[in-house]
Amino acid sequence: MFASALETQFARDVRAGLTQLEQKTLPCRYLYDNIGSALFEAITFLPEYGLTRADARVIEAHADDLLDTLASDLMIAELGSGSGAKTRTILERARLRQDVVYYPIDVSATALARCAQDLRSLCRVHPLEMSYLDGLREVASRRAPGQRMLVLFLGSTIGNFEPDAAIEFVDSVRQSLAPGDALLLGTDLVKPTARLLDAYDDPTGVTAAFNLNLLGRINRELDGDFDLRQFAHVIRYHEEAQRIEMHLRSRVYQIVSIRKADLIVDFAAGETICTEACHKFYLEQVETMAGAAGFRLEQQWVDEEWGFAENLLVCP
Ligand code: AVI
Repeated sequence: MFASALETQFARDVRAGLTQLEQKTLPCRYLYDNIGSALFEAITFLPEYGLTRADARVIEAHADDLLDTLASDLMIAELGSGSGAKTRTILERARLRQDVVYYPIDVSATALARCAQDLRSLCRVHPLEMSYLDGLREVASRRAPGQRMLVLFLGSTIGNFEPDAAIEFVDSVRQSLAPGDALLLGTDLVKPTARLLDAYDDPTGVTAAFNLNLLGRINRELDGDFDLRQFAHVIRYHEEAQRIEMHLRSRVYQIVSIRKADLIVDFAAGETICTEACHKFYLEQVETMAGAAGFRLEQQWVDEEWGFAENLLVCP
């Protein structure tokens, strides 16, 4: 038996998720170790996964409109360490107008270091290795008189929250903000099912590898003995819930031991572990979510080619 004080949060979460009776689950945040993050980056280049390119297109087309809407003395914080085209475009356009200070917030030191290296030629970068909400409070405490804050939450990561949790999270973000501050929220829109199934079950198998790596991570970090070949990547679309789910389906009856989570767990043949839910939105639903979280929806810029919206939420 492992002393609980020595047990990691990862071990506790894995044990809690894999001992659920109805549906075994694993929290999707654990998909992103170094291998998972590299695989996710590869996903963003897949022809079938248009989300990231759509996000970048909307920002490229509307970064100036966004900055026109906001006050000129801005501090820019990002939830997640953006290093790609999207954040770069916003910082490049912003620095033509003012001296920009950028605060990427992430729990991953590796991701932050990469982000700082990629973007420091554009502006002053102050990486904050913290949870999103702690990081935002820290940024708010550094605000100079008269400064406004723009928070970026791009890429439709909000879709990986359950709907109630998404409202709660956006509300918590607002609580760190002051009137006139803004949140730029990326949301992937509802689109034809076939397109979604292709995006999350690409023929190259990159998303399958991204999903299976979670079991690999449990083996590496928690001394598990998952046989990855005995699980299959499976996608389900729930039309009513507007949600794609990623699962790992056991190909056979099997027993798995995860020593550092003090767990022995069995899987029936065909039983699945749900590893991620990706919610898709209608534009009106984003407005409702913004209102429920105490924001005013100021603008929605849409990429029609893929079906993606950047939503500008302003703190009243
Ligand atoms: C990070 N997040 C917005 C991605 C999504 O589309 O929900 C994660 C992902 N999972 C499989 N492919 C991409």
